[in-house]
Amino acid sequence: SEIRKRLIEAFTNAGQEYLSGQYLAETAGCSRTAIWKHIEELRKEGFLFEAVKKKGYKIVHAPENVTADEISFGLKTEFMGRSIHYEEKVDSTQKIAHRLATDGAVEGTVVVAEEQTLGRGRLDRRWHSPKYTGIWMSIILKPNLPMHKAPQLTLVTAVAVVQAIEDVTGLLPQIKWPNDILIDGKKVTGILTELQADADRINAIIIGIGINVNQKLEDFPEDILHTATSLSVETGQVISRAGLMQAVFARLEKLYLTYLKDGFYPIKLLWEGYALSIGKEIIARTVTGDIAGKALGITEDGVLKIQQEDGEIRHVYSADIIINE
Ligand code: BTX
Repeated sequence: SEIRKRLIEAFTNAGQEYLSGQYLAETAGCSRTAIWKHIEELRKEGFLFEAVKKKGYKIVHAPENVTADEISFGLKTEFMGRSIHYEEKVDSTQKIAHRLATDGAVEGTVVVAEEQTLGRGRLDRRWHSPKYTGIWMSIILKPNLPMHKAPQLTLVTAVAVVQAIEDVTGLLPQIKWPNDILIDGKKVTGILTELQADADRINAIIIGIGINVNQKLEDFPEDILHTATSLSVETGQVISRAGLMQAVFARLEKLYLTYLKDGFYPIKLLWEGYALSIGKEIIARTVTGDIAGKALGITEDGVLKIQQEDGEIRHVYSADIIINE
């Protein structure tokens, strides 16, 4: 609700300070009784309050789920993640985001779920999205861009996620073109960018992000046991998913605005700094066959350049990359 939103925002801005019932009622635009009811609701969700006579309330602990309230508490963005659509269990957050985008959702709207039963990757592959342990979310963007630029947003997002992971955990992930984020060669994040367009204009871009956060090694299914990892496996700690989402939103908002203002070039430089495959011998497995050679870098458009053994330079728009170490 709108009142709940204003309440959470007030507590976010207050930091360590106590807020009086009177102040909260004025800020949220409702009665003190209503405030008291909302605080009770938040308590049921798992928020812990400290209440001090004559001073008021402060939040001393936020629960470990990713509901709209938990994500909003502490969020410091203008529009990214400001509108949250939360579900306990869905087939795929992408599907819901597509529907919301068609129905006029504002830019920066996020669909997030605790669990996905049919999480999807590229080319109809599955994305393993078990309950409570990861971030499974879809972000709706509505940039005024020609369609062929949409893939660049995958790279913008990849940089934002790498920076956010670094901010929160201190780990230094790398990007494997176009959409994998790896730690020590193991996949910790996948990004899936989907388009809604008519004619050559973009209606909305739905950016699906799956981040393995608190899985233990034994939580991974057999087929990805040796290729996947989680932030918890890498750090030995439990990581706040809501906190990491806030970091992703902050980084993404900043990079996205830079991208819209100054174009892809500044993003390209950052991206190349995190890229794993550049300068290496790789095989690009495309739907029309393999292309082998040295990865030279990406073009101004975010397209991968590979130099074959015969010297010819090929442009690859979409592929799975195998790196020959
Ligand atoms: P991708 O096609 O590059 O990667 C999919 C492949 O990655 C799978 O075939 C499998 O081998 C491996 N894999 C599956 N699950 C995991 C996992 N949890 N961790 C590591 N490796 C895995 C990548 O596609 C894009 C994934 C986007 C997922 C998000 S989650 C929120 C949103 N909703 C949705 O349905 N998809 C996106």
